[in-house]
Amino acid sequence: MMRLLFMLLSFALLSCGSGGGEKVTKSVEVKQQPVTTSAPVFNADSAYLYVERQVAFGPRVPNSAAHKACGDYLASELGRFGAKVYQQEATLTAYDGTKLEARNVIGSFDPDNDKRILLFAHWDSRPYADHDPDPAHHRTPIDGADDGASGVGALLEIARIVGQTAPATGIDIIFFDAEDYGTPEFVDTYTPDSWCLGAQFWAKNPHVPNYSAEYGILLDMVGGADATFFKERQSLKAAAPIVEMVWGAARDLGYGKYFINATGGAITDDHQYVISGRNIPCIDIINYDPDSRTGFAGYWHTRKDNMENIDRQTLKAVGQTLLEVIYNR
Ligand code: AHN
Ligand code: ZN
Repeated sequence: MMRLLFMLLSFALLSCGSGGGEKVTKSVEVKQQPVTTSAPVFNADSAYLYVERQVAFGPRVPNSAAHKACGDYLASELGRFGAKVYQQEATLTAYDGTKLEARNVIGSFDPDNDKRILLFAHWDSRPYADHDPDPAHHRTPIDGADDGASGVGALLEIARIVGQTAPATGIDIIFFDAEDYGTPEFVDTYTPDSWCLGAQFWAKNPHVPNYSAEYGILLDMVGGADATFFKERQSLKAAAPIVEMVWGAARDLGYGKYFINATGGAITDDHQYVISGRNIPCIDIINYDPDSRTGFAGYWHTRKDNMENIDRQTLKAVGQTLLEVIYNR
């Protein structure tokens, strides 16, 4: 939203020439360049600490003590920032029949506002490093610093800011559970819909009856150094104007090296179920590498998905872009 500012400046000019004493008042109208009100500043150090804090619990694999402790932490942080907090618990069935004690953690700001934006990320971490170069570690849980914690860390920083300075729109932040318990590479059984279990549950059982939002934005793997966010295909299909608006905001802020003006692959992710289940147009901001075998960074689903890959500059590019969208577009 552009605002033109017209400033009427009055100058009281006092002449000081000889034989003066005469007072002259001059009025000038100054038309400024069009300006956008600047969005609040996204603090990348703060976001980095939120990522680090999650990783410090250990892998957030459902049914583990680290998972429980981190879930409590996320709910407590959202509450501290002034959100109305919902904790949605469910027992979900994994690809191998394991019952997962899952919890979606939800924070609503300005809950009575009819105009809403939904921001989401998954907070669980993968139980398997099934893409690790060492097969002996394919069943080792991962830190998930990027895959999981980065999106949540960026959203916690946004929650802190939204709690301080209310935007015109209501904001819902959902941390989905059990996104990353999908069928591992080392089993050959095919289980449809084994990923994104928390989002699938929420889409059928929203925290508020008939919940809707103008649009949704998913953050997935938004902390890696030199990340590249391509326009993901399902996002373009369901929400092309939102993709263009977000990529445009990023470009205007100087983050075009992260937000690539090109189409990437179609990715099965939490946004898919929010689109299909709730009919909300959603986009996925996800680090995508068109030249890699998996489509993702080399450390994806390996033991190397740890804090060493987390770069404040990437968190800043994503977080500041989101604030621009929330406050100005
Ligand atoms: C699949 O691997 C099918 N989709 C990627 C979703 C994902 C996993 N995002 C993070 N981890
Ligand atoms: Zn993953």
